[in-house]
Amino acid sequence: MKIGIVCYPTFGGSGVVATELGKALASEGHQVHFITYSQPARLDFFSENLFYHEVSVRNYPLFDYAPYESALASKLVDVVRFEQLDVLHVHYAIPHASAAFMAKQILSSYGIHIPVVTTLHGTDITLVGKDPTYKPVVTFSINQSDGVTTVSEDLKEDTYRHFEITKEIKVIPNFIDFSRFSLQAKDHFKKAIAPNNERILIHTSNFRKVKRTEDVIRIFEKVQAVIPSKLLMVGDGPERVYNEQLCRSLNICENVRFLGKQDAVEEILSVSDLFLMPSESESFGLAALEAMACKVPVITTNAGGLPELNVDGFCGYMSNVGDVEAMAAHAIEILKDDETLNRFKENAFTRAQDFDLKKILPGYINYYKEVIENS
Ligand code: GMT
Repeated sequence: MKIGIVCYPTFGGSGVVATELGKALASEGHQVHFITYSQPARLDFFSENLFYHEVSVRNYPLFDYAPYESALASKLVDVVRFEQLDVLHVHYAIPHASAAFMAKQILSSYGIHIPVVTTLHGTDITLVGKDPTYKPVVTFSINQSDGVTTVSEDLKEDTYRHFEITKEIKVIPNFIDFSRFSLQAKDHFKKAIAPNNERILIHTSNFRKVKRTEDVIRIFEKVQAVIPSKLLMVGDGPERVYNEQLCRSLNICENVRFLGKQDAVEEILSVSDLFLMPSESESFGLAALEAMACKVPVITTNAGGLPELNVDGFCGYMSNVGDVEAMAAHAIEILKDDETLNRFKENAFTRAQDFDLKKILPGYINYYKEVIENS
C-alpha cells in the first residue's frame, strides 16, 4: 500500500505513535509518505520506502495567524495526486482531520477518491476537541472520516460521550518496538546518577498541567525521606520552571535532576527503578509503556485509559488523581527490597509484551484494507 501519514512531528505521544507506525509499515514493504511541517522527531533512519513532504506555510503581513490548515490541505492534494496514495492516515484530529476532509473534497473534483483514517489520541478529544472553539469542526471531520480509531476503550467511550458520532470507532492501542525499547547495560550512567546505589525514580512528559508534574515532586519528596533515592525529570514544558522552584523550597534539589528533552529515553529508562505518571487524564499512557518495556514498574493514576495498561499490584499500582499519599506509599512498597522490586520489574516487562509492535501492527494494516475496500 501507499500510505500518507499526517501528524505533529514532535516528541508528543501522537507524533511518536504516528512515526513509529510509519517506520514499521515501511519495514513491512509499504510505501509511507509523512506530510508534516517539519521532519518528525523519531524519523531518524533511511529507508527506500519512507518519504517526507514538508508543509510550508507562506506568511503574509495580513495574517495574524498563518493558515496552516489550508497549507496542509493543499499539500495533501498535491501528494495524493502525485504519489497516487491509497489511504491517508491522520493522527490527532485538530486540524488534521478537517484538512484531510478538505483535501478529499478537492481531490474528488479531479476524479480521485482517497479514503481517510483518523486516529484520536487523547487531548484532541478530552481537552481541546470538546472545547466549543473546535467542537463542531472536530465532530464533523470525525464523522466524515472513512475510518476512525482510538488508542483505548476509554477514549472511544469519551468520544461517543462528548461528540455526536455516527461512525463506528475501532480501538487500536499504543504499541512498543522492543528492538528499541528494552533494558540496556548502562552501569556507568547509573553510577553517575546514583553513586551510593540509591533507587532511581523517573518521570518523562511534556510538563503540561495535565501531567500533574507537581505531584511527581511531592511523591518523590515522601519516597526519598524513607528510601535513599534520586529522581530524573525528563522532558520540558510549561510546568518545569515551577517544578524546579518547588524542589528548591522542599530542599530536595540534590536528589532531583531535570534532564530536559532527550532522544535516547530508553537509555535513561534502563537505569531507572520506578516510573511516576500521576496524570489528570491519559488516553493510554505511552510513556508508561516505554518504561515497562525497559523493565521499569509504574505508579500511575487510574485516569482515562491507564487501567487498560497498568495492572494494579502486578506491574505497578494505580491511585485516584491527586492522591499523593497513596502513590508515595505504593512507590515505597515496590522499592522497599530487591526481591519485590525485581518481581515488579519482570512483571512490567511481561505486561509490556501484550503491546508488542508485532502484535498491534497487523491491526492497522487490516483496518486500512477494510477501509479502502468499503469506502
Ligand atoms: O500526552 C500528551 O500530552 C501528548 C499526547 C499527544 O497526542 O501527542 O499524547 C496522547 O497520545 C498518546 C499516544 O496515543 C497517549 O499515549 C497519551 O496518553 C495521550 N495523552 C493524553 O491523553 C494526555
